[in-house]
Amino acid sequence: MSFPKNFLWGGAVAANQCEGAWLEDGKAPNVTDVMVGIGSKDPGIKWNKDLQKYEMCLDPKKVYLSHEAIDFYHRYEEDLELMAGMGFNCFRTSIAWGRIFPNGDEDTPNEKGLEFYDRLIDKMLELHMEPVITLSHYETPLHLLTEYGGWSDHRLIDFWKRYVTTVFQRYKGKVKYWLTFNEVNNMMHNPLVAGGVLTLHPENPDDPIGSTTFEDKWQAYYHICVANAWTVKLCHDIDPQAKVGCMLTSSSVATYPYNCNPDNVWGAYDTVRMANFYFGDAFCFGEIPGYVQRVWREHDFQPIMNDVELQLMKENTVEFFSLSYYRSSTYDQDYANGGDTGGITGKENPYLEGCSPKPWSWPIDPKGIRYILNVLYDRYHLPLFIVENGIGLDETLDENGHIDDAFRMKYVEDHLHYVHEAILDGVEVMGYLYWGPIDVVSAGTGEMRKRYGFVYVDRFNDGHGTLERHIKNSYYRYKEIIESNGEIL
Ligand code: BGP
Repeated sequence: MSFPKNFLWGGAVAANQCEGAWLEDGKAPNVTDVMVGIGSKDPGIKWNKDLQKYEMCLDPKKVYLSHEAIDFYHRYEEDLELMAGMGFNCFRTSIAWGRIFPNGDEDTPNEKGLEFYDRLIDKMLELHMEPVITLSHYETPLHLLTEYGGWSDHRLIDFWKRYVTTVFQRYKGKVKYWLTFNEVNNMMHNPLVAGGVLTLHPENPDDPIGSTTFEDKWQAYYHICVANAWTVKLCHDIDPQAKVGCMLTSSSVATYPYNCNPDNVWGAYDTVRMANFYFGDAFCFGEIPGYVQRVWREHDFQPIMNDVELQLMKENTVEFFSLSYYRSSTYDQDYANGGDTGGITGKENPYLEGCSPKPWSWPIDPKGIRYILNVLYDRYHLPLFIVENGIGLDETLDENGHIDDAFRMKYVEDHLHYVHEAILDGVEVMGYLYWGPIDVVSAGTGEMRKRYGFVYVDRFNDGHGTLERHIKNSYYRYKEIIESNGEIL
């Protein structure tokens, strides 16, 4: 099996999960800095009755691992060299918005923050790794949420424009691939983190996540769609060689009807639209889809929109579609479940071979990646970029300081096999970036214990650890795959 020439091979991380240095060099907190995992019920803010507003409130009993994370902020050179050692020709990370505009609403950027990304991006280029930069990976400055309610406020569009203009000007000619909002399609169930939206005067201030209103979420949706269009426009005006893509979690595209009951077939399809396409259609077609407008009508709600912005959306659609894929799920109208670890969603699929180990139990479905790549390509006819795929395992070093993670490599190889099938099907796939090529803090649970890396980091859930890096066995196998452009698979 051989992958296309110039295929982008590498890995992906996010600033908030690896950098640490959460208040260093002028940075202020972002939303993920105050939560222990985005699945947490405690959002790290509390209602101040006197002031009638939310304020940051950290729990002294909790360990906020992301504050130090794996200290990538100070160790990025060593880490990037390890990545280059696997032959990566591409590396994805995010710029933490709050390093550049700490509160999000300042007039001038924080030079120290820019200097860090100067060094980081230059190092990637020196190592011949194409930088792929996410502009916001769950990193809305906290101040924008507590002062403005986040993206439901139209002013966020101007703050965002200032931020992206600053980084486009600074990294012009250096960064070719920009991604807008990481997995923003999770915003309906995860409004604070994925959507960057918070209702400022909630009915129940003790539950800021649950109290974010329907109206605020959908107003924020519209503003994010406009901001996405501005990003495309500004990028082209400033650096015509660079390309802008959206980034949507696309595991949800593999929501299978549990059986051929037409209600389940429809329910599965509708789930896919309202979990994924509702943003994809807006970003790729430049239109608010009819099924979204139906939801608004049924709730007797109309967001404030204007024709100039709607036209801007139409004229500035994304040039590629980037995605994460981890697992599939099923839809059965008579069955509902949930789970803090994001484990099996829907009824267990009897045709799948297994799950990632407990407590996470994410179903493993390599054929699903072929399916979603085809569905997305048939719909959008845009190049697809897999910017996250991987498996989290609870691992410890053996007495010789090694980790045999053959299970991880089977996961990767099985998925790559079906990526290749999709390419044979005619799907244009730009590249494959493994999620978390070095252990980072888990986004969902805030743990170190859920490790994805080809490189192990000595750090634990209770916050202790030397932060030393150790190469796992998978490191060598991934290197061989890249070296052979997939031919050894
Ligand atoms: C995606 C996020 C990543 C990442 C990954 C794995 O949703 O974009 O930030 O962490 O999932 O999830 P987790 O860390 O919860 O295992």
